[in-house]
Amino acid sequence: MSMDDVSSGKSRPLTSVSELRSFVRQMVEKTPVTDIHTHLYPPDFPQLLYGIDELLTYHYLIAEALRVTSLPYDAFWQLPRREQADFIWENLFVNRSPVSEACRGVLTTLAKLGLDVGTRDLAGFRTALSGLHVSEYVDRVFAAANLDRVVMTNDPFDPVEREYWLRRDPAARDPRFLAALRIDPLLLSWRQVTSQLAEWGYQVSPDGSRLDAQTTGEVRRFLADWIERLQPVYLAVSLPPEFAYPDHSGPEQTIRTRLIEEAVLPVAREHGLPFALMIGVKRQVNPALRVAGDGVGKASVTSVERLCAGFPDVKFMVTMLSRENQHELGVAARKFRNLMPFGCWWFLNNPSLITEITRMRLELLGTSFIPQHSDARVLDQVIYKWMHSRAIIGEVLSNQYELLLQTGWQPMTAEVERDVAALLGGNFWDFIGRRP
Ligand code: FIX
Ligand code: ZN
Repeated sequence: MSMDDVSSGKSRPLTSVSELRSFVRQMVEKTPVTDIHTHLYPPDFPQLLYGIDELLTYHYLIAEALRVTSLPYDAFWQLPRREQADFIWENLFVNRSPVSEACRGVLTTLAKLGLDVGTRDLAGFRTALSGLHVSEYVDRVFAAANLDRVVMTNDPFDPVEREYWLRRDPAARDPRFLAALRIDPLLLSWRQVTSQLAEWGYQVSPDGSRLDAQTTGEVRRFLADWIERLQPVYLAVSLPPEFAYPDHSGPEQTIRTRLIEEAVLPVAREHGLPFALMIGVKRQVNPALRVAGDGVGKASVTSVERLCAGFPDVKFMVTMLSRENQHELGVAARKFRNLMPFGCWWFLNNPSLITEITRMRLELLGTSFIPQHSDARVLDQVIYKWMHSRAIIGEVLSNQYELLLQTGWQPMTAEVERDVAALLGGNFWDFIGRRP
């Protein structure tokens, strides 16, 4: 946005609070989003989840439903999907009011799809959403959520993912679905993956006992092969609260530190790809809950600072799961231009915390951060996750503009348009150094 644009009449000052808030609301609604972290897949991918029973059996809702009943966990897991959905509907929507964010999200989604949730008619919802043609439904959901693109989570160690990408013609890919190369097994389960790497033809010791120059070279080759295949927009890993860098407190920690230093970051640098760190998940605090069994822990921002300081020519996108880490992460981002904080992740993706965190980030960083990602696992969820988040981001941003108005500074319409576009996708594209 140049001042010439402003002076050329492409923009006008917003002089009253009501006009300002109305314009911000419009811009936030009409600006397409780049959703930078999801678990979604293109229509032809066998694991793309969508529809009412998948919405109701989202692992957030499984955890909420199982805590209010005495049903043995295994009995729940043995139920067919539809009966799991019935169980969740009964316990969270009928026997109790659906006031949690994940419950309300189901209702927001159904309402946006044109259903009358006032009927409370689950059978009717199923009928209305039956027989969906997946490609048409993807188009319909992207339009309803006003999404431009989503970034997937692509794990080459996942057999279904591997098989899909090995046979895919990159030219035939759906451009709305961008790839992210997810490398948790490499950094968290080295000894378990080396035999697989050896089987795939990479010259690593099958038991993971050796981490010499040849081995790290082969890990770089593995990463480069999958970068070539996936064309990812970033590399990513999800890390536990105890993650530290550097960490030589034990053999596993030293292996992780060396893989980061000698394989991951050199490849990220060579390919100009950011490394996305998602830090603070305590995996399987209750294993009986399976995918719903993960918890949260406060992590070390010092380790993030050390990575950003130690590798100034590598870009780091970081989201942290603990509320208590958010202020430190915001301050760290003030210190490092190669650090991009993103999202209100998972247990933070609730209106009260999105409001708090987004306001704090605007106060600390201006508009130079990525306020949200959906983390959607079920296609339809992007509707509610972005409706809810857009409303909050718009509200918080309007509050900041209103404070400017009080000083006599009048935000221009083109400036609001510029700022909203940056927050809902532009900052991401600028940070990764390319455009869609
Ligand atoms: O590691 C991750 O990508 C997490 O987002 C997931 O493991 C988690 O289950 C999730 O979907 C949270 O929203
Ligand atoms: Zn995720």
